[in-house]
Amino acid sequence: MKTKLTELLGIEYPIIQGGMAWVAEHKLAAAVSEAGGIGLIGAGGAPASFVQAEIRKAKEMTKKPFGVNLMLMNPEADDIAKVIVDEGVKVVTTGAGNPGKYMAMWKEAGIKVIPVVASSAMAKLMERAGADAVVAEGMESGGHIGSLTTMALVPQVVDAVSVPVIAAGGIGDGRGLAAALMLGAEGVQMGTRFVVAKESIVHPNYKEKLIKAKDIDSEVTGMSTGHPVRSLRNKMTKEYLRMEKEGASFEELEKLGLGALRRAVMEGDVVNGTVMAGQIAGMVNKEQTCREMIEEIMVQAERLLLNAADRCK
Ligand code: TUI
Repeated sequence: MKTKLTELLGIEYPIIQGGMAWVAEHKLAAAVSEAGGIGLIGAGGAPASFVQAEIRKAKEMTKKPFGVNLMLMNPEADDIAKVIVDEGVKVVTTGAGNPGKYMAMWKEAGIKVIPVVASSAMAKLMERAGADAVVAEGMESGGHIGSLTTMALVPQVVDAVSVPVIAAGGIGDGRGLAAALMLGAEGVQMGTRFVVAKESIVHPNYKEKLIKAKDIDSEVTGMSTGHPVRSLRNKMTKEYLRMEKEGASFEELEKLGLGALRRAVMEGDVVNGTVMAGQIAGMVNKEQTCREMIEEIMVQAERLLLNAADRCK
C-alpha cells in the first residue's frame, strides 16, 4: 500500500508504532520496522543516556529506519533532542507539548519531524514550524490524551493542514486503518495493540490484563490536573479518581501517579500501578509477533477498501 506516509518515510506499510513510555524500547521498535512499519523508541521520562543506549541497540537489530518519540515533559528533553541528532535518527515524533524550539535543529539534520497533536490549531502551528507530517491523536488513545475523538479530530486536522496526517486513537486492526484512510489520513499510529506483541518486553501481568480487558474497562484520571491519562481500571485509578473528587491538590495527585507506569510495565504490579491502554483494549485478544499483526491488519484493510469501491458500482 502506497500513501504519502510510506513515501515520506520510505517504508512498506503506513503504520507507526506509538512511542509508549517504558514499553516502546529497542526490541519492539526494531521488530515493527523490520515488519515494514516504523518502530519508535519512546523516551518517556527516561534520561538522555538511556535513550542513546536504546538507539544504539536498535541500530544493531535493524538496518531499516526507526524513530524516537520525545515526550516533551521529560526533564532531559533538551539533551534527548540533541541525542536524536547526534545518533542520526531518521524520524522523530513528539508528545504532550509543543516541540517548536527543537524544530530548526532537527530540520537542519534532515530528520523527518512528526509532532502528535490533539487539535487543528496545534496542527497548523506545527505545519508552520516545519513539521513533515502530524499525528492527530484522539482521546480513545491510552496514556496522556486530548479531548476530541479520532472520528471528529482527524478530518478537521486534514482540512487544516496540507502535510500528511496520521490518525491515532481507537485504531487496532485493519478496519481502523481503512476507516482512517477514509477520513483523509495517510496512515495510522497504533500503541495498545503492540503492547502485547511477542517482541514487547512488558510484564506478563500487564499483557494478561490487557488481553482480558473489554471495551469499557479504561478510565481517564487527571482531568482536574490538566493532564488526563487513560488507563485500565484498577485499585490505582479508583484511588486517583476518589482523591480527585475529594479535591486533592496537584502535588498529592502527582505523587500518587509518580512511578506508577513503571511499576505496572516492569514489575507487573497491575493493581497499584498505572496500566495505560486505549479504548481498543477489548480488541486485543492474543499475543502475536509484530509481523503477524501488521500483515493481518494490511490484508484486512486492503480487502475492505476494495469492497468499498465495489459498493459504488
Ligand atoms: O504524549 C502522549 N501520550 C502519553 S505521554 C505519556 S508519559 C506520562 N506518564 C505519566 C503521566 C503523564 C504522562 C503517556 N502517554 N500522546 C501524545 C499527545 N500529545 N496527546 C496529546 C498531546 C498534546 C497535548 C497538548 C500535544 C500538544 C499539546 O499542546 C499543548 C501545548 O503545549 O500547546
